[in-house]
Amino acid sequence: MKAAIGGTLLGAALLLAANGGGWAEEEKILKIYNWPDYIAEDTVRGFEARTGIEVVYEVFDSNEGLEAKLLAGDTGFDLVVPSGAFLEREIAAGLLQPLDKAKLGNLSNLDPEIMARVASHDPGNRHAIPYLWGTTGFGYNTATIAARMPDAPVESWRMLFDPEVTANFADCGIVLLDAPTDVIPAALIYLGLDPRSKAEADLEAAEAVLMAVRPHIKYFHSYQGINDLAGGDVCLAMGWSGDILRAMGWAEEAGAGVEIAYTIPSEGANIWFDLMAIPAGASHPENAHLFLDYLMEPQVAAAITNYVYYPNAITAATEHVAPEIRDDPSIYPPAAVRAKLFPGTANLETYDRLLARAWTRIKLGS
Ligand code: N2P
Repeated sequence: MKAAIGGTLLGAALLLAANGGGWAEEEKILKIYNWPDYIAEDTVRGFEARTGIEVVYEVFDSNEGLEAKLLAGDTGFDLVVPSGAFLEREIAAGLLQPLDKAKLGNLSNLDPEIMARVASHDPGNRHAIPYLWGTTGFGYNTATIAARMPDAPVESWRMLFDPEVTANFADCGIVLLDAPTDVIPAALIYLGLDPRSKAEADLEAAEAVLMAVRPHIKYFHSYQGINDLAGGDVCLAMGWSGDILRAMGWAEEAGAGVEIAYTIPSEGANIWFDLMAIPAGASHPENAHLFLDYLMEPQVAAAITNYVYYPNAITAATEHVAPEIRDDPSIYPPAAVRAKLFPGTANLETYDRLLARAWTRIKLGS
């Protein structure tokens, strides 16, 4: 990028080398920035063993945080994993570079239906590879909830947004994701409004919903909730499908009698896609392409799904996914549920500012 801006002869030569000749001189390092608990234990090791490339791996816990880093300039990362609605804005802002598809021999392994869906965020699928996808719902401790409210509406967003319901669970602990682009659309759909609305009046209505339940919310966090749910320290946590499913597994392993269930609310829920992309100024784009191609191998993708309980986008991986995961409707929602899932849409800056302010007030509770 710098070479192109410099406009010198040397710059032009470097640019040519980068575009045409491959990155022959690239050092054997790859820096990945991903969500926590979002890859199998041996994925990175397998890549390192095969290529001799050393992977530096760090995690982030919100799209907003990742985007702020990208906007601030050189992140040092070669691969990042935004969700579709954020990817869309990051492409528009020039923060991500187009992929060199000639270097991705496994592209044809991608599910065409998913590619078509994510093309709404990345026209022509030029900048990103769909990685994993899931839904935003909530997990709950079945016994604790039943003991406090035998007729609890466990299939509905009322569990999180109706103060008459949440009042029953304030003492056992309710947690919301620290992710306004997950929480506000859920509050809108609870109200019967368009979850993708960017109208100021609708945002105000969602804020009012959250303020009404705010006294019953223990805290906002996108990762602590699943740990506390598994440990029996909270009883109800908004969360992402695979993360709640993993909490379910941890609870079982702990053997302390905690049983967790996951709900995709009957009113409808967000279906999101997280995609892998290369930041514009990445130092190791060649290695990033190698890693992307590796992720598109069916066995590699299946091992990730088997570990994190999120479906991938590789058609031929599904036969290698464990049957109990493949057949779990919480992970692979059946058609009737899928019909009620809505994808997110990118926010414009003006809405974003209103959302950020509303979110600060909601978290503060005033
Ligand atoms: C990984 C969950 C990431 C999902 N733990 C957020 N889109």
